[in-house]
Amino acid sequence: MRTLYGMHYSGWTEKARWALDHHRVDYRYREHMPLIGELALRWRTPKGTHPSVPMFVDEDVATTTGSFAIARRAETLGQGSALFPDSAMASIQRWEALSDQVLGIARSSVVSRLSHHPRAQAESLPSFIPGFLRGVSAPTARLGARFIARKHKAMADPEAAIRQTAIPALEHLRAELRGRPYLEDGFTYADVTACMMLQFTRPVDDAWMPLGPGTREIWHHEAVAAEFPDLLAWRDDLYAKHRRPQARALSSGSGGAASRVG
Ligand SMILES: N[C@@H](CCC(=O)N[C@@H](CS)C(=O)NCC(=O)O)C(=O)O
Repeated sequence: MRTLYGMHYSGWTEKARWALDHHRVDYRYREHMPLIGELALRWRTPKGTHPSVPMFVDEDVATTTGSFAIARRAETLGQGSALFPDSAMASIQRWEALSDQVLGIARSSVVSRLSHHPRAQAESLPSFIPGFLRGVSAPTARLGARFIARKHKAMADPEAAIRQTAIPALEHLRAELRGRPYLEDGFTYADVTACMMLQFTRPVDDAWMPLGPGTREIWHHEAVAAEFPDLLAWRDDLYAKHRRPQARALSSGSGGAASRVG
């Protein structure tokens, strides 16, 4: 059985899932828990590769890590319209590079906000921890956040990076879209990867990405969201047209995470 390991609130995981679902690839989803799941993650990771999720494990076939590689693999495995048409490759690569940069900034911002947000900390714990223990288990969530910050070299001043890099990237997206529904002639991976840059400004609705209220708060940057209502409407429209809503409950095998940051 093909398995995708990921973190359901992470833009990188969402890009991989979107491509797999678009191509109607059959797979099961398993939630990765930072810190707690590190050993298992290293064990599954091919030698010489940085251990991270999303990771796509296909029996008897080399494991694929990284959202972009997984999305390309989905295109070879599944059906449906191409997300990587030759004519769009240059644009896809440009937006992918920018999206990766902005997602890194978003991770730094969310990790930093998580350490001051008890409700998001409680929500970020693994699902096997009962409700009455979540308050006292908050230090575990903070440990998870610190672990991610160290492992992925979080920025010391994410707000500065948002001003210097993320906002110009969104302005660039607005300029290139010019009010059109797609960056290229039709729906491609350029739209998927570019729209993920909006995830940290206001996450997409619960219908597509169910998040606890505290988690949703730390992923919401009102000052930036207020500057880009047109792009948020574009992103929501893409989801409405091209992404099947998720079941309210998280996919099988998913649970909490030592820290819901990504
Ligand atoms: N460029 C990679 C980035 C993946 C990435 O940074 N994943 C992080 C998200 S925070 C991760 O695996 N975190 C969990 C961990 O390291 O335990 C991609 O496109 O998939």
